[in-house]
Amino acid sequence: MKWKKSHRLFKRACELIPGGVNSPVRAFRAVGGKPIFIDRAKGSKIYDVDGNVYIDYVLSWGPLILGHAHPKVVNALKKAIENGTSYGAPTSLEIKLAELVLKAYPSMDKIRMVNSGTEATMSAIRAARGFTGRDKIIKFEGCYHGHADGLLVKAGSGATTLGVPDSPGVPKSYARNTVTLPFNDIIAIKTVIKNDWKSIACVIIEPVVGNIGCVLPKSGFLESLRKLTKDYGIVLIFDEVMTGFRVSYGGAQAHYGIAPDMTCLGKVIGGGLPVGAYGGKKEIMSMVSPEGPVYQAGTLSGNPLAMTAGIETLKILSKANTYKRLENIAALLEKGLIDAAKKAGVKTRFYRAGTMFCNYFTDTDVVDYKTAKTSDTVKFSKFFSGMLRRGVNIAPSQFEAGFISLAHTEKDIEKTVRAAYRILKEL
Ligand code: KE4
Repeated sequence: MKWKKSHRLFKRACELIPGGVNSPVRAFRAVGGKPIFIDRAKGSKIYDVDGNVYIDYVLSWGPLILGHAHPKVVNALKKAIENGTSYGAPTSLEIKLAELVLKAYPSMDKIRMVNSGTEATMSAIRAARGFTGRDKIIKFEGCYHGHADGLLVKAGSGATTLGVPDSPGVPKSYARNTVTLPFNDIIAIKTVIKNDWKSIACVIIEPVVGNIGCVLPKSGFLESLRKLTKDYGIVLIFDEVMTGFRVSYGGAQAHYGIAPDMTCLGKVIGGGLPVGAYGGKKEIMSMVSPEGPVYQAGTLSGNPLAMTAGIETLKILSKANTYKRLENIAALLEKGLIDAAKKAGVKTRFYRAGTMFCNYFTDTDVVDYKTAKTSDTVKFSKFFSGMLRRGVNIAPSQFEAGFISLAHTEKDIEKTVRAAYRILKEL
C-alpha cells in the first residue's frame, strides 16, 4: 500500500487544523501512523487518495448502515438540492422523518431534530433538568454522549482513547453535577440514587456501550435501572445515537424491551448527513421551547437535505428482511473472527449487538470501562495496521465499535477473515 498523497495532505492539514483532523479519533493517534485521506466511497468500500480500496467497517462511525452512496439516497438528495438547501422554516420533510422515527420508538411522544448527537444529548439533559427542577446527572464510565462540558467526565470514545477521560476546559462546577458510575453495576447506582435522588434529574446511558468498544448490558441491569429511575422520578435517557436503528430497527430499547423516558438519536437517522434528535414523553417534551421554557435552537435543524437522506435511509431499513440480512452478515463476521483468533492461538473477546461489534485483545470478560481497558492496545495497533495494509478499514482505536452495512457481502467477510487470520498468527 502506498500512502504518499495521504501523507502529503496530512502534513498540510496539520498546518491548518488541530491534529490535521476535524474529529480526534480520525488522526490514528491510538494506533500510530498517519491517517488515510478518503477520495470517495461506494457500498461497502472506501477509496483513498492514493487509489487504495478498503472494505469499510467504520461507515462514518455508524451512519452508513445502507453502505456508502446508496443510489436511492443519492438520487433523492440530487432532487432535493434542486429545491434549495435550507430555509430556516418548517417543511413537510421534518414531519415525515418525525413520523418514521416515532413509529419505530413508541416510548417517544414527541421529537426535536438537531444537528449532532452532542446537541441531542445536551438538549435532552437540559429538558430533564427543566422538567424535574433537579441539577445532577448520572452517567457511566466509558459512555460517550458527545462533547458537551458536563458530559466529558470519564467519557468514552476519543476521550478514553486519548487517555484523558476528564478534559481540561471543563469547569469543576460543571463536573460537580455529573456523577460517573461503573456500567453494569446496579448496586453502585442504587446506593447513589437512594442517598441523593432529590438532586438527580436524569440518568443517561448508552444501553449498549459503543464507545469503549462494544459492551453489552448484563441481564437485568437495564430493567433494574428502569425500575429504580421510575421509583424516584428520575428521567431515564437512552443515548441511542449509535444503537438506534442499528441494534434493531427499534434500537436497543426494542431489543431489550425497555421504555426510557427520553431517547437521543443520530448517525443512521441522517443517512450520512448531520442529524441528531431527542425526544420522549409529551410531559417532558412540552418543556421544550417554544412550547415550554427550556430553550434549545439550531439554524440548520431539520434542514431539507438531511431530512431527505434520513427519510430515504429509514424507508429502506423498514423493508421486510432488512435486519435478517444484516444479522446474517454480522453473524458470519463474528464466527469468522472468533475462529481465526482461536486457530491463531490469540486470546480475544468478541462482542456484538446487532450490527455493531468489537474484538478485544484480552482474556478477560469485558463488562465495563475497567475490563475494557485490560485489552492489549499494542496488539490491537498491530492488528489495525495489518488489516489496513490488507485493504480492510477497521476503527483506528480499540475503544470504538465496528459496523456492518447492507452492502457488505459474504465475499467481503471472507476477505476480512482471511486477512485477520494472517495477522493474528503473526502477533
Ligand atoms: P456527535 O456529536 O459526534 O454526532 O455524536 C456524539 C455521540 C453521542 N452519543 C453516542 C452514543 C455516540 O457514539 C456519539 C458519537 N460517537 C463517536 C464514535 N464513537 C463519533 C465519532 C467521532 O467522535 O469522530
